[in-house]
Amino acid sequence: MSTKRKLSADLEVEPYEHPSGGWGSVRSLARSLARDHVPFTGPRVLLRQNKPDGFMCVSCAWAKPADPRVFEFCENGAKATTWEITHKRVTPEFFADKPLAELEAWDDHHLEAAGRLTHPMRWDAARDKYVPVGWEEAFREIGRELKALQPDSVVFYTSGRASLEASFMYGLFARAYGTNNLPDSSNMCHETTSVALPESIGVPVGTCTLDDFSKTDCIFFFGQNVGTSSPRMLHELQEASRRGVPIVTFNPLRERGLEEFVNPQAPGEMLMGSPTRITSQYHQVKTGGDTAAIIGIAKVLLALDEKAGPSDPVIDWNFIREHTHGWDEFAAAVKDCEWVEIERRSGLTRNALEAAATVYAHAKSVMFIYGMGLTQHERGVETVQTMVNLALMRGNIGRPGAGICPVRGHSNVQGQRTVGITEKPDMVPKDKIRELFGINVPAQKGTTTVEACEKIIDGSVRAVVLLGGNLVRSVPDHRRVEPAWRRLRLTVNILTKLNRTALVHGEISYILPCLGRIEIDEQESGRQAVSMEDSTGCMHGSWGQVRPASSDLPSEPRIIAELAKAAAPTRSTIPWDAWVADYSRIRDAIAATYPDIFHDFNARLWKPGGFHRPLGARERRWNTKTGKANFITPDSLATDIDMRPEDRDIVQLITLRSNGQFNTTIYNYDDRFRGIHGSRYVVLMHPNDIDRFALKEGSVVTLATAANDGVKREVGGLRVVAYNIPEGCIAGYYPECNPLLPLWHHEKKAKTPAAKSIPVRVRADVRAA
Ligand SMILES: Nc1nc2c(c(=O)[nH]1)N[C@H]1C(S)=C(S)[C@@H](COP(=O)(O)OP(=O)(O)OC[C@H]3O[C@@H](n4cnc5c(=O)[nH]c(N)nc54)[C@H](O)[C@@H]3O)O[C@H]1N2
Ligand SMILES: Nc1nc2c(c(=O)[nH]1)N[C@H]1C(S)=C(S)[C@@H](COP(=O)(O)OP(=O)(O)OC[C@H]3O[C@@H](n4cnc5c(=O)[nH]c(N)nc54)[C@H](O)[C@@H]3O)O[C@H]1N2
Ligand SMILES: [Mo]
Repeated sequence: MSTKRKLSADLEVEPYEHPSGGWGSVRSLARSLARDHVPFTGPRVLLRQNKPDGFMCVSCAWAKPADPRVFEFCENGAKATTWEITHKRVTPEFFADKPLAELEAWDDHHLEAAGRLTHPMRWDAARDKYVPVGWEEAFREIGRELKALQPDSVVFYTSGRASLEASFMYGLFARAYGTNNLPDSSNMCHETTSVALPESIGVPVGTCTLDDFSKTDCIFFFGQNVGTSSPRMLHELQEASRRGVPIVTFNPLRERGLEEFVNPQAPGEMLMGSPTRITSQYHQVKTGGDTAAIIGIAKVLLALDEKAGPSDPVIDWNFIREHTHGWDEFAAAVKDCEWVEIERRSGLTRNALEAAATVYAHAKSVMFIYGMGLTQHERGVETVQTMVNLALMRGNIGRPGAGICPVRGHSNVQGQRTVGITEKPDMVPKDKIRELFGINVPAQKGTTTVEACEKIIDGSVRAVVLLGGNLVRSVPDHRRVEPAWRRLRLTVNILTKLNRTALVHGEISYILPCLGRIEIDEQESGRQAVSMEDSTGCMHGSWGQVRPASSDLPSEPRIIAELAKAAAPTRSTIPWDAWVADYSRIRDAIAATYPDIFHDFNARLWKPGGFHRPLGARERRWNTKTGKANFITPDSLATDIDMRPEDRDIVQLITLRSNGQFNTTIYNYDDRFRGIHGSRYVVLMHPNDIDRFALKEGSVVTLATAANDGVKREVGGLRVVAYNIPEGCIAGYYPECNPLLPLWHHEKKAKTPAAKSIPVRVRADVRAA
C-alpha cells in the first residue's frame, strides 16, 4: 500500500507521508487563490482573519486566541475565504440559457464553483429556469404563500454559519409566524452533545477553553479529524506535545493531522522540515467501538485503584463522594463487562487499553476532545456520557487543564443554539420573549432535521425556508428526500452560492442571495459588525472586509426582517427596520433576552479572545436534576443497535469529509492527507476485506444498505482503495454516500443521523468492471 497507484483515468492514490501543515498547505493555498481569481485582495484579507478587529473565519468554529498569530488562519480557512470572495459571479445571464434539468447534471463542485449569486431569482415553471425577480415582489409573494400555509407545515432551517444577530432574528420570526420548526445543522452534528452533556454535567456545551491546553497533562482524543476539520487546533496540540503532554487518540483511520504537524507559519520548522509528533498512542478502534474502549479503560482504572490501595488511590474518591451521583451502578456495570466482549466491540486488545489507562492514571489534568466519530452513532449520547464518566473518575472536570471539549463544526453552530435556534420550546425563555417582543412562543415542539425530512416525505411539511445549507445533499436517504422535496409547495433558499437544493425546487421556488460574513455590511447607521460563539463558548465580533459580490445584496438580517414583515406583520412588537438599521440594537435585544450570557453585549463584543459564557460545570456547580455530576451507565457496549456483527457479509460504512471539502461544498477532488486524488467515488477497505469479497484494489463496487425496510438503497461506481482501516469497517465520502443512510438510522435520543456506521453489503459492479 506504500506506492503510488493509478486506479482509473482520474483516480490516483499515493500515501501521504509528510506531516500535516507544512509546504503542502502553502501550495494548496496558492492554488485556491489562483482558482478563485483573488491574487491581490486575498492575502491582505487573510491577515484580518480571526483577528479581534477583523472577521471571524467562515470555516470551522475553533477558538480564536486573544493574542493571534500574524496569520491566524489555516489552509482550509483560507480556502473557505477565497471561495466566498471569489471574483466569479452567477448572474441572471448565467441562468438564462440553462434549464434546471441541465443544471441538475452538474456536480456539487461545479455548481458552487460557478461563483457568487447576485440577484434574487424565481423558478419559472413554463421555461424550467430561474428568472430574475424584484426583491419586493419576492418578499410579497413568499409572505402571501406563508400566510396561506399552516405554520406547523413550514420548516425554517439554519445552517450553522449565520451570525448570532441573524439567528436570533430568525428564531423570533419563526415563532412570531407560529412554529418551533427550527432545525439546524447541529441536528446532524453535535445534537448528541447537547443531549448528553446537560444530563451528565448540566451544561449544553464543552467546558474547555484555550487556556486549558497550556495547563493540561494529557489529552484523550476521540473521532475528530483535526488536520482537516479544525486545523488551527493543531497549534494548541503542537504546543502541548512539545511540553511532553501525551495525546491518546482513538480513530479507525490513521489521520495524518493526528500523527505529525509542521506549522506552515513557522519559517524555521518549514526550512528544517522538523515535524512535531501529535499522537503518542494511536488506537485504531472499530467504528462504533468507543463505548467498549472507554469501559475497558475504566475497568483497568478500577483494577489499578484496588491494587494501589487507599493510600495512593487512582480514582478520585473525594470528588466522587462530593460531586457525583450514580457511581455504584456504573462501577458495577464496568466490573460486569467481560474483556472478550470489550475486545470484540472495540477491536482493540486488552493490552492496548491497559496502555491507554496507564497514561490516564498518571495524568493530573486531562482533556477529552471529540467530534463526529462519537456523535454520529445510534447510541452516541451514551458514548459521550461514558466518556464523561471516565473524566469524572479522576475529577477531570472543573479544574484547569481538564474538561470536555466537543469540537463544533460550522463557525456559529454553537451560538445559534445559544440564541434560540431550537425546535425545543423549553430551551427558550418564553416569558421574556412575550414580555420583550410580544411573541407567544408556540407550545408544541418543532421538528429536528430528521423529523423535518420525515414530514417532507409524508407530505405534512409544505414549505422549507433555508437560511444557508444544502439540505437535499446533507441529509440522509437522498433518494427518498429528493422526490418529496419536489412536491413541496414553497422552497426559499437564502444562499451565497448555487447548490443542488435550489435546483430540486418546490412548486414555487426562490433563490435569495445574501452577503457573506467577509463582506462589508453597510446599513442606515453605517458599517455593521456581527458576532458568533466559538467551540469554547467565547463570543467574538466580526467586521466584513471586502466589497460585496454585488451592490444589490442584502444582509441576512435584512432578508429575515423583510420576510417577517411580509409573513407575520402583526405577530410581534419588534421594530424590524430599526434593528436592521443598527445591529447593536439586535445585540441589546439579545442581552435583554439572555442577560446571564450576554449582559453588556455591545461593550464586551471586542474583548480580545472573546468573552466567555458562564458555565456552572467549570466551577463544579452542577445544574442537573440531582444537583451533582451524573455517572450515567450505558445500556450496552454497542453504539449501533442495528448492527449485526454476526453477519460477516455486512460491513460498517463510515462517511467522511475530505480535506478538499467543507460539508457539501466541494472545493476539489483531492483528499491530500489520505493520499486520494482525482475522485470522490471511492471506498476505503482493509486488504483482507478486499480479498474476502474477492475484489482487487481498483475494482468498481456497489454498496447496498443492509436494512429490512423494503427500501432499496444503493450507491454504485465506487472504486476500491486498499487502506489502513480496521477489518469490517469501510469508508466513503459524504455527501456522495448519503443515499445509503436510512433516515431512521439515527441517534436514539438526539436524532443525529448515524453517519459513521451504516451497515452495508459490498458487491462487484459487473457493468463497470
Ligand atoms: N475542511 C473542513 N472542515 C470542516 C468541515 C468540512 O467539511 N471540511 N466540516 C465542519 C463541520 S460542520 C463539522 S461537524 C466538523 C466535523 O469534523 P470531524 O468531527 O472531524 O468529522 P468527520 O470529518 O466527519 O470525521 C470524524 C473522524 O471520526 C473518525 N471516526 C469515524 N467513526 C468513528 C468511531 O466510531 N469512533 C472514533 N473514535 N472515530 C471515528 C473518522 O475516521 C474521522 O477521522 O468539521 C468542520 N470543519
Ligand atoms: N453522511 C453524512 N452526512 C452528513 C455529515 C456526515 O458526516 N456524514 N455531516 C453532517 C453535518 S456535521 C453537518 S453540519 C451538515 C451540514 O449541512 P448543511 O447545513 O446543509 O451545510 P453546508 O453544506 O455547509 O451548506 C452549504 C451551503 O451554504 C450556503 N452558504 C454558505 N455561506 C453562506 C452564508 O454566509 N449565508 C447563507 N445564507 N448561506 C451560505 C452556500 O450556498 C452553500 O451551498 O451535514 C451533515 N450530513
Ligand atoms: Mo457539522
